[in-house]
This record gives sequence, C-alpha cells and structure tokens, in this order.
Amino acid sequence: MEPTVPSPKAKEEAETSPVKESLAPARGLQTGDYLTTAQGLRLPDTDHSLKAGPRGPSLLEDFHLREKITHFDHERIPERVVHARGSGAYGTFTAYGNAASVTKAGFLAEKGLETDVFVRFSTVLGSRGSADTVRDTRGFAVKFYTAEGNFDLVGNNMPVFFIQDAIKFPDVIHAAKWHPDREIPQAQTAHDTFWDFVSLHTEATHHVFWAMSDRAVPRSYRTMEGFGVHTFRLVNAEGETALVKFHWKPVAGVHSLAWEEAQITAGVDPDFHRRDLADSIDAGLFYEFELGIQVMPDSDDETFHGIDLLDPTKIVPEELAPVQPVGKLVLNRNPDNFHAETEQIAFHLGHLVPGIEVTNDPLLQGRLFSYLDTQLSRLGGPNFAQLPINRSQAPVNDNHRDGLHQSVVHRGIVAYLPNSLAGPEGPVPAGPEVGGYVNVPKMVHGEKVRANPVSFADHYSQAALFYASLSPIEQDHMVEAFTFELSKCYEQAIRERMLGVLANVNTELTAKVAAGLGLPAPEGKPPLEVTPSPALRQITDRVWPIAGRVVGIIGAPDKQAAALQKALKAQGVVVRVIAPVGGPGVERTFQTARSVEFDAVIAATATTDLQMMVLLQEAYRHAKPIGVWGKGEQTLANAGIDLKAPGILLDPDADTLAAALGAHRVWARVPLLKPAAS
Ligand code: HDD
Repeated sequence: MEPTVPSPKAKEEAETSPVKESLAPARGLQTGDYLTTAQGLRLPDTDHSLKAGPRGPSLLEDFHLREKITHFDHERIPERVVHARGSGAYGTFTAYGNAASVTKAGFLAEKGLETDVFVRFSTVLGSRGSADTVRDTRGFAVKFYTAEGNFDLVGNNMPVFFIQDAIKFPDVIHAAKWHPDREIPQAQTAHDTFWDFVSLHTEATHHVFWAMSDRAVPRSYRTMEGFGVHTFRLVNAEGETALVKFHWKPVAGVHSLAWEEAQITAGVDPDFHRRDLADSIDAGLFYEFELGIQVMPDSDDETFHGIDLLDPTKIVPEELAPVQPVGKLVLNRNPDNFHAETEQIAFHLGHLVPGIEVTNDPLLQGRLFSYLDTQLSRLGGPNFAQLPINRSQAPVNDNHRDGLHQSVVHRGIVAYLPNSLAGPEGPVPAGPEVGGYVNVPKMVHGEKVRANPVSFADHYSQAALFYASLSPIEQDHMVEAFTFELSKCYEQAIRERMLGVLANVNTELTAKVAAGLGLPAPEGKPPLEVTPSPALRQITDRVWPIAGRVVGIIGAPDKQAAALQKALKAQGVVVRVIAPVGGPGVERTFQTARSVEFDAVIAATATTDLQMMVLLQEAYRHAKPIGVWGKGEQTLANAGIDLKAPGILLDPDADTLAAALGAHRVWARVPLLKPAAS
C-alpha cells in the first residue's frame, strides 16, 4: 500500500467534509466584530473592573466581571478517568467493498464509499498534562460518522487486555495509576501497586508482556497498529454471521522509540506524539492506516483452533486467520479547538450500526455500560450526543427530552410511543427493511453464576507465544523493560512473585531478568510447545515509507543542506539545520537541539561542542543512522564514534539516507551497544 506523499490538493479536499459542514453552525457562533458579553452586549473595556473610584473596592453590580470570572472558573471538565491524555484528528475512511461478504454495514460494504471519521489517540494512565512517550498502552478510538448512525471502534495499540471481566477494571486501573497518597508516579508502570496486582492476577500476564515490549513506546501514532481487541459478530445482507477481530495496520509500519529515547523525550518534548500528529497533517503528510478483519466461523463454541474468541487476553495469530484489508483511513484535518472536539468527543462501544454486533465477551459486555455512564459526569448530563463533535450524520429522532444542556427545541406534545397524536412527523419504529437495528437471534442459556469458562484459566501460553515471536533485539528490549520496571519496585516480595509469573512463561527470559535484579531465578512450568507468530515481530528486513521522519544536519544552511532538504522533502522527510547560533535557514541551535527530535543526524562541520557530542552519542546509542559530510568526520571522532561502526554513512546522499530511514534503525549496531559485561 503506497502512502500519500504531501499533496496540497488532498489537503484542500479534506477541508470540506459533511462533518465539517455540520459543525459549521457551531463554529460560526462567535462572529461579530465587537467584543461582547455572552448576551451580546457590546463592551468598551474588559481590562478594569467596575470600582468605587480607581483605588476603591470592586462593585458587586459589575456583571461583566462576574460573568467573565465565573465562566473562567468553570472552564475545565473532569478529565477522562482513563485515557485522559490524548489528541485527535479528522479523516476519511474509504471502503474497499470486499467486506460486503461478511457485513451489511454500509460504510464497510459499499465499495468506494467515503465516511468521515474522528480518531482520538491516547495514553491510558497519565493525567491530561502528562507526557506522550511514557511506557503505556495507547488508545486508538475511531468514530465513523456513517449514514446509518455513528459507529465507534474503541481500541488500543495492543490486541489483548489485562482482565477478562469488566468487573475487574476498577482494580486494574487503581493498581496501575498513581499511588493515591502522593499521586506518584505519573503515567508509569514502574511501581509497587501495578506489579503487586499483576503478579497476583495472572490473567494480566499476556498484556503485561505487550506493555513491556517496544509497542509501549511508539515512535509516533503514525507507526502503531490498532486493535478492536474483542471479537465482534458481523452480519451480512443474507443474515449470515461471522466472528471477527478488527485491526488497524499502519501504512508506515510499526516502529518504536528506544527506551532511553522515550524517557528523554518525555522531558524534552512531552507533546512529541501530539505535535507529530498536528504538524504532519499541517504539512500534508497524512497518517494512513488500513482497516483489516480476521474472519472466523460463528461456531457454537465460539472457539477457533482452540482459542476462545470470548477471552480478551487471547489473540488469533495472523498465520491462522489472515488480516484481510477492507478499507483505508487517512487522517487529513486537524481539529480547530481542542476542548470542543478532542476533549468533548464521547466514544461508546454501544454506538453500533446494522451489520456489527457485540459478543458475550465479559469485558466487552461491561464496557457497554461504562462508556455511556462516564459521559454523564464527564460531559455534564445526558445530552452529550448533541455536542457538535458527537452529532450523528444520520437523522436523529429519539423521543429523549429535556435534561441538562438540552439544545434542541423539540416541538409538539408527543414524546412517547405508541401514540396517535404525533401525525406524520413523529418517529415510528424502523424495521430491518428500513435500516432498523435488529439483533441476530442467538440462544442464551446458563445458570446464574459468578464464574469464568474453563478456557479462561490459561494465562501463560499466549504470553509465551508473543515472546517467542519477537526478534532477538525485541526480546532483549523486553528483558531490559522487565528489569528496569521491577527494579523500581520497593517490595522485594513483589519482584520475587513476578519472577514466579515469568517463570511460567519463559525460562530464559526469567533467568535474564532475575540476573538483572540480582535475585535467584525461580522454576516454573512454561508451555512445552510454542508456535511463534512472525506477524507479531516489528523488526524485519522490510523497508518502510519514510514520510514524517526528521533528519538533522549539524552544520550550516549551505547548498549541500538545501539540496538534501529538497530531495528528501519529496518523500515527506523534514531536514533541519542545527547551527551554533540562529539565523536564516537555521531551525535548531546547538543549545536547542536534542537527539530525540531526529531519526537520523548528519555531522557536516567540525565541532567539540559538548551538547553536540551528547546529541551524536545519543543518536548512536539509539541506533540511528549517522551521516558524515566533510569535516564532520572530526566531530564524530571527538564524540568517540567509530566511523566504521554499522550505520555510519560516509558522504550520504538523499537515496542513502532514505534507505536507512526506511529500515527505521541500524539494527546491526545494536549488539555493539550492550554493556561490556553481557
Ligand atoms: Fe476503556 C476510555 C479502550 C476496557 C472504561 N477506553 C477508553 C478509551 C479507549 C479505551 C481507547 C479512550 C476513548 C477516548 O479517546 O475518548 N478500554 C479500551 C480497550 C479496552 C477497554 C481497548 C479493553 C479491550 N474501558 C475498558 C473497561 C472499562 C473501560 C473494561 C470499564 C469497565 N474506558 C472506560 C471509560 C472511558 C474509557 C471509563 C474513560 C473515558 C471514556 O470512557 O469516555 O468509560
């Protein structure tokens, strides 16, 4: 799938969309030429309160002072209890049409149909103001404004979840978020309550392995996969059903930050991912993802190759059920107002359209309650669907009335069914022939119990599968992640217990982590046979599109730099000149530049500046391509970097750099970066 390279035309087209049109009246609410009160009264002065003389007390009668301050006092709404920090964008989803065989949902089934979407990416644990690059799961929530009503796919960048039953959600989140006494740590897994919980609650093991993998530190929201996690039931026009898992595949590939890089970035640029999303769209370098589905038969036992499809701690390996692309998502427009759009958007798994149904996954069932409920306190009442960002593009006639923040002026006396008084305007129930949502009849039976199916008791086999599927470098990163995070636990007993969990997954991993912690490796019962799934591996020989990547040149804005800028711009790469001081064509100075901003660096001048030494050493440690032009050779020597090391590119041109960026990192250098002892 070829990526979209900067296209002003596409950008222009993105500026007009049905959703944008529908938001237009709300955007037009603030139009007059003059400053006014909320009531439209023109104001001559908003800098001084009304006082009894210039040195006197303020007067209670100053309605403008009171309105201005009162409104300010109430500007904030409660942040999301999870996924508080996020950023979003509008886009277009285009269906390939092949999904018609499994679903009647128009936005998937109708070839070429374009549907407006809003996507909100997020971290899970941190507060609204926390950093983007922390080790965490990322949210990937998509609202499709379809002609049949809004459909929300509220997924994550990891395909499994910590718990199998929604009733455990408060437990896992209380354990994973900050300690309640100090509100520390912010947005990190490295603390006692998290490891205490997951070491006792072993159904979390598979998700913990994903959280300790490179997936937890994405390079950009552009370079991560998305997963619907649960199994959904799709229904086609003939009424046939299939069990399906949703996947978002990034056109740019799956790429991560180095762990040290992620930590530095959290300080240098806490908005790293948010900025990348907004800047990329502004530059016409749109994020692109393909939506894919794994299709499994809707069998009575809802199991596929022995995998219980109702268990959200399990994946179906792509080798068993290939991900079939069914449409493409292009994010092409930034919101105008963070609060009105990104903050007020309300996702809900119960926002479904005909052709897509839920299954009995107990995690999914509980989520169906939580998402509606949370909006009541977050958005202040039951009318949040009327907020411009949440409005359906399909006609709404719901018989709901009144409530806080009601903005519809309902007419007539009838808001009930059945009735004989509404006349032709009143809503009538819609059968399936006119698009009414009718569930596929499914037999439900069973005793009333608080219990899991037996198959849910397997907590380790797929964690083992995931670890075995990774490349050796990714496996090393996971060992380092477990060692780092567990080292930060104060309680030795928790570290030991967690090693006990790891021992039931993989002996070699446990030995390495235990060695790092200075503890004995316990014995466990890891699965005897594991069939790896190569599709889970991030590091492969593939060369990926490079739009959105950034190259830094330590030098001057000279002809050579300009030529590279021009050549790489055509591929969507930004080239920034880093010079000792500012000036025309200089985007970073030795003082302001940090390695984490760049995917590759070129040393083009001789310098002994210590900040540049650190920049180059970090780029080297993070396995980034480093180019050398002319006297830059001296700079590399000053930084102690061997010119013969892998990924040191002598006199690189645009093509050489593009090829190096396409591999994401210089993987051949990684073995040289290990501490001498290992
Ligand atoms: Fe959740 C937000 C994803 C389990 C309760 N969740 C939220 C968001 C994402 C997810 C991406 C942010 C939406 C946005 O951008 O506004 N959540 C997931 C996934 C889960 C999951 C992939 C498991 C497969 N969530 C889950 C459970 C519960 C919740 C089990 C409760 C029982 N989630 C919420 C919530 C949030 C939320 C409290 C917070 C704000 C919101 O919903 O609108 O209702």
